[in-house]
Amino acid sequence: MEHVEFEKNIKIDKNDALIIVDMQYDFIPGGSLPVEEGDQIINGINDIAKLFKKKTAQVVLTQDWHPKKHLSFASNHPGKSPGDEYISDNRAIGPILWPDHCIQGTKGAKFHKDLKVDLADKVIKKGMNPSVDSYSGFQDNDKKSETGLREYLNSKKIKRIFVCGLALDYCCYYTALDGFNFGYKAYFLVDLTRGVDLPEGNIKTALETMKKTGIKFVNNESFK
Ligand code: VGL
Ligand code: ZN
Repeated sequence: MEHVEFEKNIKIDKNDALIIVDMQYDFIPGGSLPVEEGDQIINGINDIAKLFKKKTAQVVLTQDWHPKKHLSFASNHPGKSPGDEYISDNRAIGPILWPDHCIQGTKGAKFHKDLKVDLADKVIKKGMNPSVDSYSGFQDNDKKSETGLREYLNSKKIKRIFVCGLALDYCCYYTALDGFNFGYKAYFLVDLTRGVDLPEGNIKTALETMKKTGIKFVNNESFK
C-alpha cells in the first residue's frame, strides 16, 4: 500500500484494546466466503495478541454468527447469486449479497484452530438478526442495535482500539469507522487484514476513507 504512513512509538497499555475481527473458517481459504490469504495473517495476529496481553490490554474477538435464513445470503433471495448487488432499506443488507456463511453452530462459524482464542478476554457475536446485517463489531448496519462491544470497552476504560482480521473492506473497515465515531482513537493493523475487494476497488476506497476520517495505520514497527 503506497501513500500510507505508519504510526511510530506506540506503547500499548491497559486502556488499549485489540479487536480481532471474524477469524472464522468460512472467511479463510477453504471456507464458503474465503478471503484471499486470510490464513496468512493468523500467526501475526497471535503475536500481537500476546503483546496486548503482556501489557494488560484487552483482546476482543468478533464472530459473525448468522441464522440460516439470514437475508444477506443470496440463497434467501430467489433468482439471486452471491455477489449480486442488493441494497435494502436503511442499508440493513448490502451493497451485495453473500454466499451462505458463518451459520450458527456450523464449522464455518468456528474460529480457525490456529487462532489463539485463549488470549481473548471477550467474544462479541454479531449478525443474528435475520433481516439486518452487522459488518461492524459495534452495531447492526441500520445502526438500530449495538452488539455490546462499546459497553464492554467502556467498562474497561478503553481509549484506543486496534483493528485487525477479516475482511479488510467490510467488517474490519466498519468496526474501525464505528470505533472512531464512538470516540475511541482508532488504529488499523493493515498488514494483519486481508480484503474481499467486492465490488472491485472496494479495498482502496475503504483505506482512503479511513485515512480521510482520521483512522491511523500501524504495522509491526509501530510497536517497537
Ligand atoms: C463479512 C461479509 C459478510 C466480514 C461478514 O467479516 O467482513 N463480510 N459477513
Ligand atoms: Zn456475514
